[in-house]
Parts: sequence; structure tokens; C-alpha cells
Amino acid sequence: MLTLFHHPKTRSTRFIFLLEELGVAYTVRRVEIRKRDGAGAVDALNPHPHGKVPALDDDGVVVFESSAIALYLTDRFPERGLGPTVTDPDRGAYLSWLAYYSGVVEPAFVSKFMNVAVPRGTAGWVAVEEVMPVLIDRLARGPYLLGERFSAADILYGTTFAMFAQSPLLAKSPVIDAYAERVVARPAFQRAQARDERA
Ligand SMILES: N[C@@H](CCC(=O)N[C@@H](CS)C(=O)NCC(=O)O)C(=O)O
Repeated sequence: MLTLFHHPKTRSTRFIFLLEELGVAYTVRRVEIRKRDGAGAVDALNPHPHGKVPALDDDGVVVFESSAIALYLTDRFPERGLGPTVTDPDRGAYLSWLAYYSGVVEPAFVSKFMNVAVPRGTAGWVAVEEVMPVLIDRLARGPYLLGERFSAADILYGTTFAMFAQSPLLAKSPVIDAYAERVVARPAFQRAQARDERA
């Protein structure tokens, strides 16, 4: 059985979305997490090494970190078609967008949010102003990161953009807005929102 370690309205909500897209059986285990305001605490039940969410347990196999969980789940259920498998020509692009999300996009967004300058040439990521043209260019050429094909990578990117849609931190882009709307219009996203509320 798949168990998602989850806290409502956090990065783990996206994995309810992915599990709903996959249409597989899973349970949600709500855990407490440390909050920005100092409330909360690491939950001893949570297998993530820093007590963060999401984390996943697949019959004793523990997976943590969003990009790893996305890849694990799409490889685990290849017949669901939510991530290109190893021999697929789209595999390289899929891995690249997943790694780019964790290694570049999130640090870029958090740097901007925290008003921290990104040291040029030494940080492993770049400023959000350099990231967005890459993504706009990619998404102007197809509805999804892999072109016509929706994948778990779109769950990570689309929900992030939907969250930042009204934020003054992100320059307005019709391409990004339309993409975010496309991703969150999916029925699995709506089901995930309802499940998130109940967790
Ligand atoms: N790099 C992690 C980030 C996970 C993360 O920071 N999750 C937040 C909730 S959105 C959390 O658990 N915060 C509690 C803490 O930092 O202790 C991932 O992408 O999975």
C-alpha cells in the first residue's frame, strides 16, 4: 500500500493530485510539520529526514523529495502514462524538467521570495528572472513541458505557478497563466483539493 505523508495546503497536496491522476489506491497519513511562524514540530511518524512533506512509503520503501516521488510514482505505474519510461525519447526531457524544478526553479522562487540575491556563477541555480524566459519559451511551444503530453512534471510546475499567479513577485505572463489554468482545471486536481480539505 502507498502511504503519503501529508500536511494540508503544502507541497504534499500536489501528490494527492498525482495519485488521483494515477488512479491507484493510497492512504494519506496526516503529519505535523514546522511552520514559518514557529508553530508545529517535526512529526516522529514522518520518514522524511527533515520532517518535511511530502514523503512516501510504498510497502516499506521510503521516498522523499518531490521530484524523486514524482519519478518514483510514474515509473512504478508506467501503464498510466504520466511519465516517459527509460527507453522513451521524452525520458531525457522528463528527467531534466524534474531535476530543474528541484535544483533551479524552487531555489530561484525562494530566493526571490526571501529577497536574497543569487550569487552569479557559484550558486547551483539562477535568478527567477532568468528561469522564467526558459519556461515561457518552452510552454509557448506546446500545452505542456513535454509538448502535447501531460506528465507529473506539469503537476509540480503548474501548481507552483497557480500558487504564485497573483504574486507581485512573478512578472505576468499569459503563457504561464494559461498553463497554470490548464493544469489546475484537471478533474484530479479538484479531487485532490477536496481530499486535502479532509486530511
Ligand atoms: N525539497 C522538498 C521541500 C519540502 C518542504 O519544504 N515542505 C514544506 C511544506 S510545503 C515542509 O514540510 N516544511 C516543514 C519544515 O521545513 O520543517 C520537496 O520538494 O519535497
